[in-house]
Amino acid sequence: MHTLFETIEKIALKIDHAIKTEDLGYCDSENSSGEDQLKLDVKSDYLIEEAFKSVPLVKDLISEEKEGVLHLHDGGKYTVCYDPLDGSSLADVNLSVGSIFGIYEGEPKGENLVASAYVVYGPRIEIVRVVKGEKPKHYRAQEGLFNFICEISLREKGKLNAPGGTQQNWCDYHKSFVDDLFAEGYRLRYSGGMVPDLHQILLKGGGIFSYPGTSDKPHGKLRQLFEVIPFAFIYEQAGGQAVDAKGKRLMELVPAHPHDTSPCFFGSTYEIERLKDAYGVKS
Ligand code: AHM
Ligand code: MG
Repeated sequence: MHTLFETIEKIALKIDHAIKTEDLGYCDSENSSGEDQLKLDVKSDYLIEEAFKSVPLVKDLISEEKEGVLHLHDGGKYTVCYDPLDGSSLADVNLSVGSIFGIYEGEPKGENLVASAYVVYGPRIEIVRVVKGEKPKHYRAQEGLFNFICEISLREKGKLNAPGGTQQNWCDYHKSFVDDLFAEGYRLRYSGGMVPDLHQILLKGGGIFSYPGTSDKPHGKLRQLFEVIPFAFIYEQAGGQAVDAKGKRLMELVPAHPHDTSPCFFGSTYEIERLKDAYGVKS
């Protein structure tokens, strides 16, 4: 696992350089989810593929920017599922973006995730990574080296509310849930990039990030293998919870297709229990 995390550090430095120096415009292509691809999406995907090509432990790659599975090494043990540059449409307004990695052993599904990591490209480059049974670890880059900052633990209850999706298309009980949190004193913190938004909640001690099913996107927007499951793992290991609209753990998801999405809710225990009440799925 150390080799994989070291590779992610090298990738992070290269992608950060690309963000700071390359063209921020669009290509003429779409990805598998039908979204226009930015030149930076394609470049980040290329940098990640090139880096893992020289890591024999990696059997397959599954990317948000590729249609199917890319086979790398016959003797490999892990499938790395990744979103090369999440929130890339925010790069042209100079907001933070990120890369997300889920490392699976065996068939890629929630219960086979063994490690995950994400990179935040903000004023500094930061990485949070976790393996089974441990607290997530937070690193910050300084002169090309990643220094350990701290282990991450969520409090029982936080103060931040990051509600995703088009509000016009929320169902009534979701709208009431969000409104009730604000009425209780929660503060809005939502940039539109799941990596910095979830990172902020983790580092500020708690709160909730939601991306529900909506009338235009009943299965949500965020992709299970490289967005939802890797963050669910980090939130659970930090002492929080991560569930779908039925209150089921996101770590139990079994995608039928690499680009399947799911409604998703990540947070501290108090907020997720409130969500289950609001959705009528309290166990
Ligand atoms: P992307 O992978 O195409 O960048 O999309 C994922 C991003 C998330 O970072 C963010 O939470 C979400 O899309 C925001 O979506 P919306 O613009 O619909 O609110
Ligand atoms: Mg994404």
